[in-house]
Amino acid sequence: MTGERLYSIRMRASDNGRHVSGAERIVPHERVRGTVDELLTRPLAKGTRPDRMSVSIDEIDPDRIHRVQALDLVMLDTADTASARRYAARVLERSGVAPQVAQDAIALLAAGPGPAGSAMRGAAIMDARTGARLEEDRTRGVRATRFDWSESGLQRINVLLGSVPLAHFRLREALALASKAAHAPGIVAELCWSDDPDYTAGYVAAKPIGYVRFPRIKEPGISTGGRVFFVRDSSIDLKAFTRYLREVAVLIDEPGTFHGVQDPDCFIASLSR
Ligand code: WAQ
Ligand code: MG
Repeated sequence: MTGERLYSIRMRASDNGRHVSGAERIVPHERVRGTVDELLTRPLAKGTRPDRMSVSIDEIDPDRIHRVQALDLVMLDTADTASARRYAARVLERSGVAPQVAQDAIALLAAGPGPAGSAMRGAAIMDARTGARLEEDRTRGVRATRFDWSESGLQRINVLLGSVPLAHFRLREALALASKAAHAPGIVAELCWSDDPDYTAGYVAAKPIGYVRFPRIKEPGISTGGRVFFVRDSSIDLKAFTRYLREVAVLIDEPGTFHGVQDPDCFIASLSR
């Protein structure tokens, strides 16, 4: 891989200052043009009309790219949204998040974590023991950037996800983001569900447990959602944590194990052993 010129491409679209969509890619020189085109189809195809779209392209020093394996993936089939959230809380607890903090985070996403119940552009950071909000900018949160599947990683994850009808680009992208974030210094877990009213899936992720997906953690038609990164406690180096999320280039070059759909009680029980 040495010598290959790689570029980080970041796309963001907004309307009247409100975030509409964003995406991250890391691609070789010859794929920069095609990728920019591909990324712009999203804000241009949406029902909304963004009044601002920006694309940044930066070459990445190949010697400074971190290569990590994706988190293992499991899907928990729950009866309804309420039970999905209860199981999500239990997975968070198993990851080291205090029970009350897990509840608070779920309530935060349900209410809309931004000002007046709006969505945030990035993620909240919470102390896993006390629930204290630690992100510098409560309106915008912290955005993870500079991550993607490597070309071979992408092929392999597509094959894996292609075996079940869920190779949705959102899952692939969220799995890449969560796999980068799981390696952040001081993180213990992540909770996420989409703010897109049409998308009801969400997940809890943590390095030792993997990416635990809930197909319906939100009712359709609801546009509150968001992301929370839980950190060990308030004594972690927050600057190093956000620097890693924003600046360190990470390529996911290998899928984790795909455990398929599991019964939530069996899965939770397997975690305590
Ligand atoms: N870094 C940090 N936070 C982000 C980022 C980022 N790069 N991108 C989005 N967020 C935050 C922001 O608060 C959004 O409101 C929230 O996450 C949700 O973003 O099928 O589509 O892009 O397994 O709507 C998860 C389930 C879907 C995928 C996640 O998120 C699956 C999704 P969205
Ligand atoms: Mg969204």
